[in-house]
Amino acid sequence: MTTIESPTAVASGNAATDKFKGERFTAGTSPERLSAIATEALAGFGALIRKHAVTYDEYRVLKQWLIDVGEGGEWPLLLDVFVEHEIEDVNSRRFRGTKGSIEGPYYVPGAPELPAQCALPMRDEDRVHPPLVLRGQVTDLDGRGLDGARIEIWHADDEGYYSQFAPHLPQWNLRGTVVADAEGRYAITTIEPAPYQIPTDGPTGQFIEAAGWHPWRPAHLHLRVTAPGRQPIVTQLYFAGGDWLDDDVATATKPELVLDPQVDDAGRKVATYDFALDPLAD
Ligand code: MBD
Ligand code: FE
Repeated sequence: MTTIESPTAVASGNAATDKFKGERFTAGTSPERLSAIATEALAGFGALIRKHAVTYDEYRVLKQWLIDVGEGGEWPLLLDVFVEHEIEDVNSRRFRGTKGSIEGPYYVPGAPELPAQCALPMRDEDRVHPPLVLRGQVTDLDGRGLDGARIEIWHADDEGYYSQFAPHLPQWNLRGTVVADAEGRYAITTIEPAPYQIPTDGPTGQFIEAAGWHPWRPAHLHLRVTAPGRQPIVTQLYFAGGDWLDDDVATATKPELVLDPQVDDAGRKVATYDFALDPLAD
């Protein structure tokens, strides 16, 4: 992994790119399918170039910008923000359990295991933000608790940094693999996340600003939930009434994924969420 010296877009972009490149993927796409998709993609570009009479200057700027996206390591960021939600939607249509959402560029597998009732590792300076308890149960589609469930959770700190993508954070800060109990129950204490601004100092941010868009995502928790014999889900949870909930730059919110935490007797915010996992396809 690239050594990250400062929490900049190019640093987190390069870390995300290195992490992704660590694996080589294959898709088994037939030549006919590849040809059909590529033909339509090129025809789509052709149509919009003609419709908007795109100029040579614009074409050159596009080329330059695409090179910058690669050199800044921002392909994972750019694609996950603007494209992944369509991929997720198409590929989750057949499932009936809890809705998925995009993974984004900052998932890291192998976070240390934590017991069913746990607190995520955090720094003292993270603790000044209000504690949040996320609790619930991992079940099958009939609401029966599942043995052997695991909840991987990761989220940004209040400054919008994810551990392993910013140099000043401990390796597993605000990350964990929570081992649910034999009924699939869990209770995770963390801090309430803040709205998240995608990096603005790289080519993705430049483009967003040039287009007059905004770089914000609503406050969110990322989760990957698994259980033996069940379809794993990657999803996100959001907060009722939060900023950007209806205007996520990544188009990744769903009404079923919004928490409404309540204050308990100890003054903590507590949200309950049950995850229903589909059976593995045979
Ligand atoms: C994120 O934290 C995120 O969740 C997505 C989808 C893209 C960039 C940063
Ligand atoms: Fe995120």
